[in-house]
Amino acid sequence: MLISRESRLCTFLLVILFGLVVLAVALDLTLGILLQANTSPILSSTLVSVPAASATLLPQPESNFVLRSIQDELPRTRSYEFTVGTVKGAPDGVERQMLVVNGMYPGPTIEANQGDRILVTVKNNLPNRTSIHWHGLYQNSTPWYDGTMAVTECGIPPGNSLTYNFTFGQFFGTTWWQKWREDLTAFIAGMQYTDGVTGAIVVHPTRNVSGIPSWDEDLAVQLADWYHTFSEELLALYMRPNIGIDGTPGDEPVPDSLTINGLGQYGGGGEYFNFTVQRGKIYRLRILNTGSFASIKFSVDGHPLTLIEADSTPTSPIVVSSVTVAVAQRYSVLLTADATSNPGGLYWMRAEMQTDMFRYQQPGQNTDVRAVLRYARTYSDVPFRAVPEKSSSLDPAGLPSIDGKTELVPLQGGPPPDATVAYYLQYSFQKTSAHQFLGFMNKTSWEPLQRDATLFSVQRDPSGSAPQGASVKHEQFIIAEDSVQVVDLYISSLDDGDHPFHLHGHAPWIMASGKGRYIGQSVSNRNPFYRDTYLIPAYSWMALRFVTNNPGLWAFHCHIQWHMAAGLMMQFAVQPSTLAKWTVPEELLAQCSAVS
Ligand SMILES: [Cu+2]
Repeated sequence: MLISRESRLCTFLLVILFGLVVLAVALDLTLGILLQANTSPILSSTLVSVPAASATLLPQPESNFVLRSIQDELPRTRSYEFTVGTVKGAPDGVERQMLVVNGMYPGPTIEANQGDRILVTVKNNLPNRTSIHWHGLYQNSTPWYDGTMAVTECGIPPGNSLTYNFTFGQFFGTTWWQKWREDLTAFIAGMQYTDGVTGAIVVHPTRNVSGIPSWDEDLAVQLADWYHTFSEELLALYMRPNIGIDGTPGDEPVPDSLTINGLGQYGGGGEYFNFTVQRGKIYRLRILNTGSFASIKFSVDGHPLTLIEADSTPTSPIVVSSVTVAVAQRYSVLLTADATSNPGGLYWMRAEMQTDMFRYQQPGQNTDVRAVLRYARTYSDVPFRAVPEKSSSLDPAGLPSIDGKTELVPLQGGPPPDATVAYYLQYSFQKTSAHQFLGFMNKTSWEPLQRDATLFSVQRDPSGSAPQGASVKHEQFIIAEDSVQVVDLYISSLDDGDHPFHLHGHAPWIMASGKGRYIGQSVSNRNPFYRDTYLIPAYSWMALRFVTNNPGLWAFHCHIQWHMAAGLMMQFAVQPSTLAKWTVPEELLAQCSAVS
């Protein structure tokens, strides 16, 4: 067959064209991948180090939750050794790598009396710098032991130790400790206790608080949302430019389950935390949300609960059916062991994860995790592993339910002093030029200082680093007050989510709150509640009042781990000139210049 010259030329051109198309597609793909690799943290996930673990999680002694009665002991020094390391564990039946203290999740409970001195030597066996923050404590005259890395210390280098040394002073009540870290591989930062480095702190008052009914025994109940994926991997997904974790930037990683005192259930596996009560006795349950994102509703089948404390502030007692605890908040309730409704004396303690903040479905998620309250003696023949046969009503009928938005009445209240100075804050999440969603307070998204702490920079240069009033330098938004002032903070949320905010070193009065922005609404001064963690609802404002009588550098931030990592944080420099005269322990300064 003869093929014309024209058609041969035509075939030749078609082959060339096809080749060019193939080459172009290949180039485009390659370029696409390369470009993506340059902009997407997830593709640099080799940077995300999940430390290898050889040890496994240790079983918890009941004594870590059922507290001893030490209240009548004389003031003394209590010493603790904390080793932060990596283990394999399966709190809800699903095994993963965890970061824990002393091989335990939750870590050791610190129980002490007001006036005691606490020495905690923290050994860092992790590959990154770390620190431990003691939530809610005032650290009066020891602000450098607050444990906020890049704010009050440079972090304990890998393999090194630091002894935190403080007294409880004015503080008593229920609180917790948690790991705080900055990420040195990227500009993202956070506390990252999400992988398991948390524990309870219980401080008994020197004198009994009048107006609170008496009780027989204390139980710490630590509630926490739980992820099956290591937090740094989740953080890298959350921060992915343009797509975030689920295609929508800013959508927070959704937990898989939750734990009660380190135990939960998932997909038919896991275990129940058990607590045995003596009929007729009264128990103080100290309920803590030591989780990262979700609020958790807690109740006990067949038992009304008498609320007596919120974030270490004694409350006028009220009988409630449940408490919904936002991240970092705590509530104490009294439970009388007098229920008779369930045969066998077994009752569910329920922890229900609140899902309203979740922006996508997490397959297999368990939002209903339980523990067992069992009556002793009368029912001693009930096997220890037995669980309640039937589910009685969740909430005792007709009783109120408490959540982060409930207005509470302090037991020892009264009008606070009049404000002498006011600051206006607003926060929102905004897309940056790098196509990430970051949290901004006024116009600043916090980035941690590297190998420095704002406390030290203010000490070096009290007026330059933190001039009077509000200033921004190196992504540090700092409000400085050099004398004792009564500060009003008017905070407007321009975001569609609820945010549990926390001010270190203080328990501000919650003067007022309302929907929308703050535009001069009136603020009453009668008997406001005061606490260290306050839930600011979506598109709302809140007025907080506090006195600048505690010199230090105090972080003010949202306690949701993902938001903290996205920069939703600022600081208060309280009395920088006074701070400049104080001597920071040498070992804290040495951390900053340490090689590792
Ligand atoms: Cu938040």
